[in-house]
Amino acid sequence: MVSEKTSAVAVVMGSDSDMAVMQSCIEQLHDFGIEPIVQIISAHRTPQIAAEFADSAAAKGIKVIIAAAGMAAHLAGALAARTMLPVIGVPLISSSGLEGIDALLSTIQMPPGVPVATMAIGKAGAKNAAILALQILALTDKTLQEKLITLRKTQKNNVIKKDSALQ
Ligand code: RP5
Repeated sequence: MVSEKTSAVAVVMGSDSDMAVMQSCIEQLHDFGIEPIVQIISAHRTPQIAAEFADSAAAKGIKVIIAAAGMAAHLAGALAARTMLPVIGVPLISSSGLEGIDALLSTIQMPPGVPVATMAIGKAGAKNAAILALQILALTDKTLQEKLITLRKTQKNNVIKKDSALQ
């Protein structure tokens, strides 16, 4: 079912088996004060709900969609085909034995005209999807801009600290 809730960010994933990895995406958004809409919607198992979700997303106030899936990961592309909102795809590792390469290629190889901003496979991609969504929202939100600058500074200082500890 398409949720009636609203948020600037929606995090959609193909299966509940994707949740453990996508938790880092959701947590990153929470750290920035964003409570995303979170839904399990499958391009293959619930194609009608995927279509309804994409068709109604912009009118509900969603500004960025993050779509994560494993195997033949068509979720991000299927949503992107039906909305003008930016769609960020996260390819996930599943039980297919292909270590997420199947999902990466399925997500990234969109035909010209219908882009999906594809992240790295797995947990890094999940976190970066949240950060990219925040960067998009920060174009018109000064508070988010400042928080993103702080995040970069923290990351930089952490690396410097680790290097200092080695010296
Ligand atoms: C994809 O198939 C899902 O995104 C998941 O990564 C993979 C396997 O799904 P389950 O069989 O675990 O539900 O659609």
